[in-house]
Amino acid sequence: MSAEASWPGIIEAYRGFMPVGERTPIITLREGNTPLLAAPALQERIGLPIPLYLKCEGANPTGSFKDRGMTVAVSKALEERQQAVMCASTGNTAASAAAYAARAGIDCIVVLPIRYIAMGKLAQSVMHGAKVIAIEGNFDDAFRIVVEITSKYPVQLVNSINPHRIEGQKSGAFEICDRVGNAPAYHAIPVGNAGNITAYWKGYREYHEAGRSRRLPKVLGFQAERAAPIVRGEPVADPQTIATAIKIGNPASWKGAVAARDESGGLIETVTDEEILEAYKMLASIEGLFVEPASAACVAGVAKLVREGYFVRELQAGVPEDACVACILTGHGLKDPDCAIQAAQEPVSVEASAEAVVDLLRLKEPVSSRA
Ligand code: AN7
Repeated sequence: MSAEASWPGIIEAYRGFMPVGERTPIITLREGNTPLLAAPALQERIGLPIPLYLKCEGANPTGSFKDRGMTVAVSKALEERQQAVMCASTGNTAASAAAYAARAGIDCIVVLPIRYIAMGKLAQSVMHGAKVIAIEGNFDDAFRIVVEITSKYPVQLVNSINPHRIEGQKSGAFEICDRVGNAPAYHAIPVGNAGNITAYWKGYREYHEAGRSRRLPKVLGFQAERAAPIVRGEPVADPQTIATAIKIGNPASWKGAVAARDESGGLIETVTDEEILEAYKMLASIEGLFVEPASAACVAGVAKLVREGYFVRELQAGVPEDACVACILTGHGLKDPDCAIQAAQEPVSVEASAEAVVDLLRLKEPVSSRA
């Protein structure tokens, strides 16, 4: 047994499903194996009639699900002797690419819509030594730029149109099936550039075909209301949402998302920023889970479906007895501290004395100690 933790990272854990060979150098930060938590209190609060499970992807090494795809994309880049990787990003892809490139000893270039990057994510890219290029534009502009550049110059694109990203990210589906003992009946997930919904659906299908699960889930995707191109059926020129991770108007994996929705008998719907913030606060205050706003979108979406009677209709149509909902909490709340400070009440400050604190709290001494 080596000094390192026994979980080997997603490539070694699911090697038979991964596009690696004996000579692929494995670049890993031991991503994956994230907690899948039962959330009965939140389930009750939103009135969901079947169990709710939360997959905590913020527990990955760089704090988001992107690490699952990046371990594969960067390992393959190294195998192919690439000297540099490049991506456009709303922040998390960049943070992950920067970290894995650092570990691989290759260069990383990230193109970011600078006015809409959460502080934690920018800090990560900078710390890992990426070349950070800020553009005056949105994610869709950044994406267009990196696709053009990587098609002409010897730099490996590591956005999710790189199929190795999808191969790695599908491991999230494997882990859920392994823990639950089957695929969940419902899989809820936020949708931005649509790589993750595409990856999960691929993972569920592959596991099912391999006989490792007995069903396929219905895939429930959620976009922010003013950044919902897939729901609207056309690109959104100027997407807006507080959930900057999914502030995307023209998703690269659009077709993959539509296939996941339609082949699974699921749906892709919108949630408002208000609904996202409510779910964001509930996750933190009821379940002890601080996630970023984009991650809360899937819980907001499940709560909205409950209000609309979706699950009651499903139950009437005959949902299997062991049905549950798995929500993918894609990134850690510390990524975007500004959003949290604005969403929560500012702390009240008092003079530095015990009396002042007791006064403020209106604490009363127990009767027995008064004598
Ligand atoms: C926390 O980092 O697109 O639908 O450039 O960071 O696979 O895009 C991030 C997306 C959900 C949406 N939750 O996933 C990027 C980027 C969080 C995210 C999504 C993202 P996709």
